[in-house]
Amino acid sequence: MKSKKPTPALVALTAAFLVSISGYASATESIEDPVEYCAILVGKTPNGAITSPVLARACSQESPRQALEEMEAKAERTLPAQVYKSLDRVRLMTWFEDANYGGNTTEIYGDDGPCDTGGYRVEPDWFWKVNLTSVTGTDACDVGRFYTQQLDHSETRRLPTHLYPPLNDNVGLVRVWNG
Ligand SMILES: [Ca+2]
Repeated sequence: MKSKKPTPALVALTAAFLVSISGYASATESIEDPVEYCAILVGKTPNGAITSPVLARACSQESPRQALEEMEAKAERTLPAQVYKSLDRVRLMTWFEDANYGGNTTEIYGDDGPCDTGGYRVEPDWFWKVNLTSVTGTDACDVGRFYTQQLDHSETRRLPTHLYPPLNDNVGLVRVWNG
């Protein structure tokens, strides 16, 4: 059987394929740090404690919904059955890495009922202490008080809000409540 010479159409197709491959490679190289969506569940603040304990945490590079579902699954696996069944889960706020509610995000859920005038106190983890720049709330959780890492400066803001120096990328504690 004689070997066939590639037809012009095949050559064009192959060239197009190579172009698209190289285009794809350069596109992925430019995305060094894909956006990550996380969800954390915080519990009731114990008497005398400053912040609410983190009960479960999960992250996803797909969607906030997947992060939430994995957080729920983790809570179900790790929390005592009575505690898990009693959870009255409600979204408190969402943290964003960048201005204009962009970049990495973490949704914060509370298991101690909806945001009332007492609200919740949440300590950001190491990443958010040095990256938090904008915050959205909910209908119920509509006011936040933000403290610097040194806890020597704080500002109360209606949500959603942007953080400006000295609070931008420098947050040690967040309180949210219904105002
Ligand atoms: Ca930031």
